[in-house]
Amino acid sequence: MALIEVQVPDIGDLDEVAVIELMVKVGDTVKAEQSLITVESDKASMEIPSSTAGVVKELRVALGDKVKQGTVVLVLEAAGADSVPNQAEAHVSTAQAAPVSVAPVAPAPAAVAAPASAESGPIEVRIPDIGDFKDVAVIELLVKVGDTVKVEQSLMTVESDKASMEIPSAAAGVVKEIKVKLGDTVNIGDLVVILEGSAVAATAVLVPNQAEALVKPAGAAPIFVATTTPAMAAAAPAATAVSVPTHAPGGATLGLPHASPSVRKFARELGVPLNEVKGSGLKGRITEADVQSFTRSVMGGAVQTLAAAAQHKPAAGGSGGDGAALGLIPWPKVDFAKFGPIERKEMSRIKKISGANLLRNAIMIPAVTNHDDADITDLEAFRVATNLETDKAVKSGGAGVKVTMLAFLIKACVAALKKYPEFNSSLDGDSIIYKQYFHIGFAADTPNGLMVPVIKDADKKGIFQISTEMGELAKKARDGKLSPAEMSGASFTISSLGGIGGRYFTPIINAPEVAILGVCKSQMEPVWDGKAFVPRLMLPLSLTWDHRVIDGAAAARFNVYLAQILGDFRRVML
Ligand code: CAO
Repeated sequence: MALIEVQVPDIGDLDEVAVIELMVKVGDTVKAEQSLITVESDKASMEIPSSTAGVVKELRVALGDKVKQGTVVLVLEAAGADSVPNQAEAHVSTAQAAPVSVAPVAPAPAAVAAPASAESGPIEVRIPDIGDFKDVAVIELLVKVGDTVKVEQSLMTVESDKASMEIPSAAAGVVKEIKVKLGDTVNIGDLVVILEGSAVAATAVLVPNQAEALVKPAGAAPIFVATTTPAMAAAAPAATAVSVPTHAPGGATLGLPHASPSVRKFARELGVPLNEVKGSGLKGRITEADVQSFTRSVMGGAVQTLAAAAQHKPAAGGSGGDGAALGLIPWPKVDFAKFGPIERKEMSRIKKISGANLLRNAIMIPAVTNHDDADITDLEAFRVATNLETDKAVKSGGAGVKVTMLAFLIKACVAALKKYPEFNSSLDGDSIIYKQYFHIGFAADTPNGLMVPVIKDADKKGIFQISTEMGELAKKARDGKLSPAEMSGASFTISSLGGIGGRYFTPIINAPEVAILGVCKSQMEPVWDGKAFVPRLMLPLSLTWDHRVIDGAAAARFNVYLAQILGDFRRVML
């Protein structure tokens, strides 16, 4: 079997591009034309395809590596290489020998048609030679009517399934008309923009078969990035050149989410707003798995797109509304910089979405919070003893799981919810839905923001199983890997700040639930036992409840009962 080195083909004037995605691994069988890696410059990203089919034997590049024409990407054992050695060799040697092709020597139709008058007047900007690409989609318009554009300034971004690129203006002028809209597909020579030109612009225009003019319109220096079509991988550079400016002084920036063309295409097909997807790849790059997981979260109702959040936002606005619709006085506008140095930062996507939800819940639910304390001295002693036993078992080679107070709290809450079913309900118009299942959500603090995974059927599970599941779910939450199913269906939520500190707080109900328990850090306190003050470990509880469904007396009873259970856990069995 012949081993074939697959090299980076002609990438035009780009000296070095960064490897931003590895799409295959050792052992993978790849087809001819299959994308192997994605590389990126500041204006274009492109996938490098395999020129031949085979099995990946060795990867020669890593994420973040800088590569250029001729860099060996990987070594393939060519499928059927024995039978077609010459063809395989041809690929290798051609790639090695291929010179960098800067100018698109193929006959180029007009990139920009000459205006009637060279002094001023309308200039038709057309799609330049984009190599072998056909029907590329316009995915971003970077200018609007009335904008003044400079030579080389990017006008729009187009994208195929293998490369995305910005279309620069070869002329300066004012945008009079934009002939394409988002989603349109374009081809070489298509009219995209009409500019009101200037004298400079007139010298920048191209006419058919003046490919050289495209290389240096008005003294500017676009470069021609060879694309990644199979033809190109087999070294047919002249036919596959794409015009991409090295930089666009004063021009629009790319502004696209960090993702490869195929991922962007995938997101478009699903209607996923890529700028709302958090990337897990190198330098936050968005992968196909990220798009899938975002889609699952939206479908499962765990997250909302910003558009949906804005649509459902209460009149007062998500986090930035001025409350005018509620008849409130305007939100104070202050020039903070007047008082000292400041830094402005956009809120994260999760904060924006959860902000809108919290605002709705805070405004719409007549919520009351009851505070109480539970004596967990004995329970804590039991928990510590249990964990010591587990430690011993683990040290002698056995298995075991560490339990925290939260697992006991979940179990205790289930008992209280069974006794006071209105806390395990939801409002539906004029009806109250009493749930006969006990799915308990717990707030988890993650680098991405607050997430609420759910322990399903907590009534049917023991403390060890709950602890195990909690550990797994909390880890998934921190890794951003919770599935929508794992975050939905809660009938009651616990928010524990016990590992951090504090005394009491007023948690906001997670609608459509009707109550939430907040828990803070337990501490030793002197408690009067009728004869003397004795040191007891007291756990602060804060129960917020929806007054439309629950009465104050029921809330007080719920807390008292919960504290009783935590005080003597045997009561769970009663
Ligand atoms: N009192 C005293 N100590 C407590 C305690 C309490 N109520 N609850 C937990 N602890 C201790 C644990 O025993 C553990 O101590 P050791 O390491 O010595 O054993 C330590 O605090 C850390 O516990 P933990 O936080 O890792 O575990 P947990 O089961 O209590 O909580 C989780 C898990 C995921 C809920 C928690 O890590 C978390 O994210 N909490 C924040 C939730 C939050 O942000 N709520 C606010 C929502 S409203 O904006």
